[in-house]
Amino acid sequence: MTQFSPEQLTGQIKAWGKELGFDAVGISGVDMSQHGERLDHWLAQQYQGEMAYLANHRELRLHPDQLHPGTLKVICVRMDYLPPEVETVRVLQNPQQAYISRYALGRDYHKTLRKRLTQFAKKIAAETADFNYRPFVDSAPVLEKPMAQQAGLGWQGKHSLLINREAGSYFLLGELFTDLPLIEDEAYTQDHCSRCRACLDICPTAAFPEPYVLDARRCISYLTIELKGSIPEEFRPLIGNRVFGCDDCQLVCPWNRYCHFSQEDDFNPRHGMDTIELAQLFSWDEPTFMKKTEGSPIRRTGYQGWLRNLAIGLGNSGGGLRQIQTLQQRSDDPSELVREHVAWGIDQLTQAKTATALPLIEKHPRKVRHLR
Ligand code: B12
Ligand code: SF4
Ligand code: SF4
Repeated sequence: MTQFSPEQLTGQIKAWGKELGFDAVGISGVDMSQHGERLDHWLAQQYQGEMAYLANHRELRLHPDQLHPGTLKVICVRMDYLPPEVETVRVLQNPQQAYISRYALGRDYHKTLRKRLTQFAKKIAAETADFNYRPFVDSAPVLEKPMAQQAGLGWQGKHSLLINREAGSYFLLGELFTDLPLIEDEAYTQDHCSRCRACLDICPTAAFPEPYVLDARRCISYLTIELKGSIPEEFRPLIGNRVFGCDDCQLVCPWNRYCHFSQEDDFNPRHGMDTIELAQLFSWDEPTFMKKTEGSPIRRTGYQGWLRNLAIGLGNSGGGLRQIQTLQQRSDDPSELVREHVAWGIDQLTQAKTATALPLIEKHPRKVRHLR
């Protein structure tokens, strides 16, 4: 076992992280209390909607050492997820196709990151004495974006996501809480959004009440993934063909000209999910859904939620008789939720309402210059 000084160990850990496929590694401290006021403001407006868990464990979010006692520092990692070969703008422009947000085309990132973080921890443990750690990806009360900002990995843009000047924002975050006395990185205090407001203006559902603040209840990602019940009617035409998540605010961000494509096979599309048609997905029965979404983040929405989202997509497809017939196959679905959205979709197509309500990015594809 090598004896490292804190400086040497910090350098080594960053190098091992890169060897293991993380695209950036930074070290943060455990005082997040400066984010308390903004967090309280966000929750006071009820922007979390039905994600009630976000209102719990305030103290653990602001004091990560209480979440995992003994934690001295947090190793924050970034993993880029954009698959290299996929078409993005063209799918958004084709109302017969299903748009699935780019992080969700392949394997569930929670699994990929958590497994890699565990390998990372084992590597560190093999080289150091007494190392106490716990890996986190999304699942616990951790303010991952502010923490990564404190670890020097980037700034929170006006769309609230973390952006890196050299790598854009198509990446995921994870953490290793540790009791190692590592050297903290300098927090990233610059904000390169400047006077840009492209993400705020493009958002199809006007989900930003003010720059840097997202009202999750209006976000398509929340509506299609987290919301379990009926999607409010006002948002349905605006969802277009986005049946699982949304990327519009990132697609228009000028810093994504510098985005990196992922090196990970895990993020490559499975089952042709990058080009598949809405009607084909709608024809899946539940066992097919379960089989095709094994290990995929899409499982999170559940079969009924998936059919709900597809019914909206089909309703927005402008597809005429063929799509009406596709929807009618589920007019008697046992789920009230599905029946309601199918009826809405049929009504949309019958009355050909879609033409006036196309979300913005389809009308202005040239705003996205870095992707096809
Ligand atoms: C809940 C959640 C959601 C919710 C709410 C999103 C949100 N912005 O909070 C929904 C379902 C909508 C969502 C959507 C998405 N998510 Co999400 N989500 C989370 C989760 C689990 C918690 C986030 C959280 O704590 N929100 C609570 C609020 C309070 O946090 P906040 O937005 O950061 O609010 C702060 C700002 O408003 C800030 N603030 C207020 N005023 C001001 C002013 C200034 C000047 C500044 C700088 C800041 C500032 O203060 C607030 C408190 O810190 C995290 C994982 C995690 N544990 O952190 C992933 C996470 C944020 N999501 C992620 C991703 C990838 C997405 C999507 C892109 C997925 C998709 N393609 O559909 C979208 C993006 C939508 C968007 N524009 O944010 C990644 C983001 C990676 C990155 N590059 O930043 C994360 C980190 C998951 C991960 N492990 O990688 N998500
Ligand atoms: S993900 Fe889509 S709906 Fe959500 S804030 Fe960004 S552009 Fe708006
Ligand atoms: S689109 Fe513009 S305002 Fe929005 S995050 Fe990117 S640089 Fe900032």
